[in-house]
Amino acid sequence: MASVQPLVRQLFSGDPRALARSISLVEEESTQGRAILKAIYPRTGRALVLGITGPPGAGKSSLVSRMVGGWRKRGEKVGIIAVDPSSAFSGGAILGDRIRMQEHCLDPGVFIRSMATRGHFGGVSRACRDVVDLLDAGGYRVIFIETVGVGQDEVEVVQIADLVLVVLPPGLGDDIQTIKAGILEIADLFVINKADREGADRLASELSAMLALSPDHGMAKSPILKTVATTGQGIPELMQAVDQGRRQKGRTASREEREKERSRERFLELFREGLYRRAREACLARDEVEAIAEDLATRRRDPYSAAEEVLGRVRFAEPRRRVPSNGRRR
Ligand SMILES: Nc1nc2c(ncn2[C@@H]2O[C@H](COP(=O)(O)OP(=O)(O)OP(=O)(O)O)[C@@H](O)[C@H]2O)c(=O)[nH]1
Ligand SMILES: [Mg+2]
Repeated sequence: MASVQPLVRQLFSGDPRALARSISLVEEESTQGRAILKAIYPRTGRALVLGITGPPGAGKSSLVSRMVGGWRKRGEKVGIIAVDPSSAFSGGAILGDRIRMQEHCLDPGVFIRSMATRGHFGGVSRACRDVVDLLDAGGYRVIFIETVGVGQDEVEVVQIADLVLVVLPPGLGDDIQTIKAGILEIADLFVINKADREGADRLASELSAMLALSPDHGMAKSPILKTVATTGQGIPELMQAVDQGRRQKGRTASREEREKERSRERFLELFREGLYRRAREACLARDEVEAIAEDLATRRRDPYSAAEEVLGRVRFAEPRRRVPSNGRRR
């Protein structure tokens, strides 16, 4: 295997082509991709990761585009990951995102990547986290993850972020209850976009009434801002609120706690995935799953016995002795 060192060096120096190549290697699940992720890890964890979610057409991309302009003025390189739930079926939405980012397309300090929700071994949130690390290592100090807030996958994805912005347009079927509760709970900031439309004030007051009713969640304190992404109205205030959110999170001990929790999850996820992959390769014959499925469907076997039988083939090495934390065996 060719050494990834030259590529990693180029990535560290901020070369966008090296970044694109690295992302492809990682997405292909190649050994080189893994080697890159290992090599860059010590240089990650520096970027501000902003999750942005909300219903389709709420104006997420338009807002991201505006905010990118703000960060660029401050001289920061910005990465954007557009997680696209529909791209498994059509490329249309990706194209739409690209078009709304057009003003930044030629800017070498802006890197845009679309990602499908399906087709990633280990899930889209893992794939997304890997791309965040690559951008981070490439010197992108602000990274946006845009997802359409529709399902569990998307909720998991935005939880990678340091700050989550939930974008809501007025006139959501005229009923705030249509907003999924899970989405509200992960919000650090609410943005009522399309404030030029009727109903923005009403949505804001309904939302704050609703938040006041759920004091156990952190979201009760989440600010509500109004913006018009098409004109830029409210964007300076939004940037300020993001800065403030960043400072607040940076100060608290909970940031370290959160980072540790995410690291633990990340490790366990990789462990689970590796275990499953190895066990499946070692213990299940080709087409065996099909045969088992057929047996279960026709009630010749039950799923519990089938799973137990296959698991019985897994051979673990001798259990490791517990090693005390000073590294010496007792
Ligand atoms: N009137 C008005 N239109 C807006 C505003 N913000 C965005 N739009 C328009 O709303 C449409 C959708 O905007 P996007 O930024 O693509 O919304 P999105 O949430 O990224 O959409 P998806 O990624 O497809 O879910 C576009 O036609 C925008 O021009 C706003 O503040 N006011
Ligand atoms: Mg969009």
